[in-house]
Amino acid sequence: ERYHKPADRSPKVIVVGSRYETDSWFNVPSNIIERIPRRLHLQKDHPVSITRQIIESVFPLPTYKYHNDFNPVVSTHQNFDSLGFPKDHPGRAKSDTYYINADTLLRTHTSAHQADTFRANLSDGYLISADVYRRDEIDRSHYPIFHQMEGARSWDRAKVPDGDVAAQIWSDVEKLPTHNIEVQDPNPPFHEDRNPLQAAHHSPAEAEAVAAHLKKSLELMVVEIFSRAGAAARKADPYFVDKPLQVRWVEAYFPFTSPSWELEVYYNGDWLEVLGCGVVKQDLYINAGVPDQLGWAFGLGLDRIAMLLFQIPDIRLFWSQDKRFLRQFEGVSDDLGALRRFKPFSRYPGCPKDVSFWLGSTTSAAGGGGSAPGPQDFHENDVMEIVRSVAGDAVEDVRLVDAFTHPKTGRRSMCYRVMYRSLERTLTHAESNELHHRVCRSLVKKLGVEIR
Ligand code: FA5
Ligand code: MG
Repeated sequence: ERYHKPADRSPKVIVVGSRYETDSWFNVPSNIIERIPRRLHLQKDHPVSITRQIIESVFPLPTYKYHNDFNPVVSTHQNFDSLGFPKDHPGRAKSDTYYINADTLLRTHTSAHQADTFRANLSDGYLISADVYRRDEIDRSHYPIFHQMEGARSWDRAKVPDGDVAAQIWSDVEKLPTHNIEVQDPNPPFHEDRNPLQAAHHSPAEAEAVAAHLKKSLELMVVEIFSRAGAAARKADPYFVDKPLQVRWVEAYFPFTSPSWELEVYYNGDWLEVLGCGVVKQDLYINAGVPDQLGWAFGLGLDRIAMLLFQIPDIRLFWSQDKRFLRQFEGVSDDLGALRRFKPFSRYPGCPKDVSFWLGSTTSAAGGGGSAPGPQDFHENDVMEIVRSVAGDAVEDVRLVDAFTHPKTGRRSMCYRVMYRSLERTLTHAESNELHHRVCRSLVKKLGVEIR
């Protein structure tokens, strides 16, 4: 007598309170879904959030408006098409991106919100901070969830009194504070064929002015970060002497900026990529209904900068709920001057374990190795995902240590070394063994490989 609606059997997933239909593209493991609500960039006194605040201080209101609350679930249109990514761009592959369904995904970068933010046209500039998701390798500087900040600054020709937007931009450049750091290659040569000035839309003087404002703004941001890092180092060691900061610009390519650059900082004996940026392609403004605007955009990794700033040795620590980690940053959100370096707690012993397996033969996808995938269908990120799903944050690093093709059968063998190490306690041998057995079983079950 009670009426039941027929159950809706189409598969669904709930992501931060909203329900989405899934299809054969769905590839988001539950350990990722569970972490989406964490939003470390908004958690008071969290190093990622403190880093966001420091950068925001360099791009002040009201010129820049801050957006820190955009939904991580976006369309393929927002993440790729609106930015001019070609249909066959590798970033679109299932092996690199977490899909909810064929046209819905977890954003892989904050640029997914560029077009909408230009269209909303709420301010001259903006900063967008957000969690982003990529299927990637496992080591101490990579995690499938990290945080980016996107920034942009636009000028509207129609709003400049005599239409001389280049003069307006240069006068804004003059208003920026000065810095005295050493900039190598302030104007690196770039390839006019792949990275052209947008001559159909910008005069050379306009393009030059936009690039000058972009570079000076971002250099100032790096100066702010590294002077705070220096102050924190002097707190730990009063004899610490800052080496002069060295930065350089190198050519880069993005489908939505031209020309494009990366900013690198010389750090611990190496050049470290901090951000990507460029002159916004005019098509973005045109498609967003603001064709009179022109300007620049950048995107940076907050986690990477936070690791430098606080000297945090392992990216997994950001996800730790251990008081020994979180306590060290208490009070800093309200007083950035109180920033201190992270004092590592003792490193627990690690337990390396190897897993070797056969793929199918090179000559046929199904042949040779029974159901094992041929090398052409094998994606290393699938191994990473399986290890992560089984062992979670108890795994520090996964590395390919050997690979060869059998001369007779044509089958390919791979050997990965998994380093099991908890950040919070010593794993027993029994625990590491148990995790490793489950990893091996899962590789067989999910990838169809044959353990050697
Ligand atoms: C992008 O994501 C572009 N959207 C950046 C951009 C924005 C260019 C606006 C032009 C205009 P890329 O994939 O290189 O580019 O990432 C940008 C930054 O994110 C990198 O410089 C790095 O600091 C950080 N990053 C990238 N991958 C990772 C990762 N796996 N872990 C931590 N940080 C990362
Ligand atoms: Mg890059």
